Amino acid sequence: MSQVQSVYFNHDAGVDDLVSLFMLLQMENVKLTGVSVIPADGYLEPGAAASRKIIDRFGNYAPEVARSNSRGKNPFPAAWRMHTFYVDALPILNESGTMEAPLAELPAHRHMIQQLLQTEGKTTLLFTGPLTDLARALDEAPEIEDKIEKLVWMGGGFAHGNVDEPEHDGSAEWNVFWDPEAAHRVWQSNIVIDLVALESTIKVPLDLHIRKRWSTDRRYEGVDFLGNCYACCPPLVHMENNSTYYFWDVLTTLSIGRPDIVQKKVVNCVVIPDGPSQGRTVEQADGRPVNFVYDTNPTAFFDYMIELAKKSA
Ligand code: AGV
Ligand code: CA
Repeated sequence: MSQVQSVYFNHDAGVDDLVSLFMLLQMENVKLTGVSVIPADGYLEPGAAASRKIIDRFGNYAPEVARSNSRGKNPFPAAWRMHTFYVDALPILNESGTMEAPLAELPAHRHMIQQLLQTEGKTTLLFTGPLTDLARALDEAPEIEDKIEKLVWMGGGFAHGNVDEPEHDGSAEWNVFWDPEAAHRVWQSNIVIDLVALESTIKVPLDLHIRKRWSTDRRYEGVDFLGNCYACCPPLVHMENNSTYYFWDVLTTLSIGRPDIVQKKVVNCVVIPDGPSQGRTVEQADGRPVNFVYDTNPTAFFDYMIELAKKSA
């Protein structure tokens, strides 16, 4: 049994962000010191509510949930953001009719500063949305850098992007594009960064095979929950950017509990902060180093996801 790591989780209320929270609560080698929600690829109030309900239903301890007051530069499509409402409305999260997990009073970035400073030892930061709250925290309290074990982030892409918007060339990944300056700011820090980029997830798409596995095991409440969450994401196959889902955030999250499911190598890179390629991550010899996930073991990944979901039963 590996040692228990302190993890602070900042997410942006998408389906795979909320599933990631469910997964973290099942990991015996992780202790969540806080959760915060930023309204990027989702909405704030249902994002905080769904987080608290997931903690109530599936957690055996109750980290505080903080709400971000950060705003991005390039908004996500509203159709994607609606997913937060669907998850928050699932019957399994509303059976008790109450919300017990504590809501923090501080805004997300200050809550993260407080939790980092008051937690013994170093904390791993897990971000599955834009880096705005981390950039603001570093500006307000640069001393937190010493309390951060590393940042594990879903963001970027060196081979291609997934943004399909006017006035942009398509080369950026959405979590960078929402606030390119924030990513650029974090790149100037000395924090160790584990980067799960778009190409890191190509071996773990949301396909009919995994949906079938969830259906087969739906007698387990946690596995049924996975299937219901991802039912928000329609399995269309001819509109890559709009409908082909990968386990972007879940792979990022599971790489904390089980580092052996991913392979990493050092890549030097920069973030383009503005212009038509804003949010693009580019490999560059004199750029800052990140530990880029270049390969995964899909069988181990899918088995671990289902194993964690079954534990919650
Ligand atoms: O770019 C991937 C990020 C991940 O953090 N998000 C979804 C994951 O939570 C944005 C995104 C890209 N394509 C999407 C996204 C889509 N088709 N629907 C919803 N969100
Ligand atoms: Ca996300």
